[in-house]
Amino acid sequence: MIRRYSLSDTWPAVPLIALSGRSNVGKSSLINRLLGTPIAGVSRKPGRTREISLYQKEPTHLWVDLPGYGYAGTSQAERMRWEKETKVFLRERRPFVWVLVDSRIPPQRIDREWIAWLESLQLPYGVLATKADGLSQKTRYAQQKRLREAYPQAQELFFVSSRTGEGLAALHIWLSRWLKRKEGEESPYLRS
Ligand SMILES: Nc1nc2c(ncn2[C@@H]2O[C@H](COP(=O)(O)OP(=O)(O)O)[C@@H](O)[C@H]2O)c(=O)[nH]1
Ligand SMILES: [Mg+2]
Repeated sequence: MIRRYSLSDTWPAVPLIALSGRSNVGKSSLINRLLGTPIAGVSRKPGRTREISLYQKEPTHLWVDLPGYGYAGTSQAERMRWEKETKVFLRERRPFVWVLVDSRIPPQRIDREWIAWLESLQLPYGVLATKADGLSQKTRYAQQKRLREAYPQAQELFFVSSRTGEGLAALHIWLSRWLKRKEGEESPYLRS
């Protein structure tokens, strides 16, 4: 069973892994894939996810769905509200942040700006290049190089596809390693 929490709820004190990215990048589709159930709404119209949701499938961690940025149809007031909410959340809760970028297009300024902000908070982050099912081998290689150059401080870069399931295994391996490392970091003085 999947549990969903919103910001005003009390959720279990476990490590948080956030997913963020431009509206329409494929975030909801990936969350559904990770959770194994269509719990996050996938829409044809961008800009639908307006609030922060937390999802728990396993006892060890929570997935955090952050509002998508960069949707032109969002009002200024709405955008400022979510920016503030998101930034306060990240600053206070300090999750690992996956930044989803579209694997089929060049690095985008708005993603760079978002990442620069994560770096200013010294938050650990990685990049997930989405919709990789649409890439030829040649394009993939070129894009991998471009993304590596654009985001040199990303801890990880995985190509993923919610259509084919590509990259999900890599993500799960990363997760189990990250959770182990996290435990070690949280209680360094408890070990003799
Ligand atoms: N080709 C391809 N399309 C995808 C993939 N994931 C999502 N999409 C499409 O991209 C659009 C936006 O997806 P959604 O998950 O709602 O994006 P969000 O706005 O970031 O939550 C939808 O039309 C999806 O069908 C993928 O892995 N491959
Ligand atoms: Mg969405």
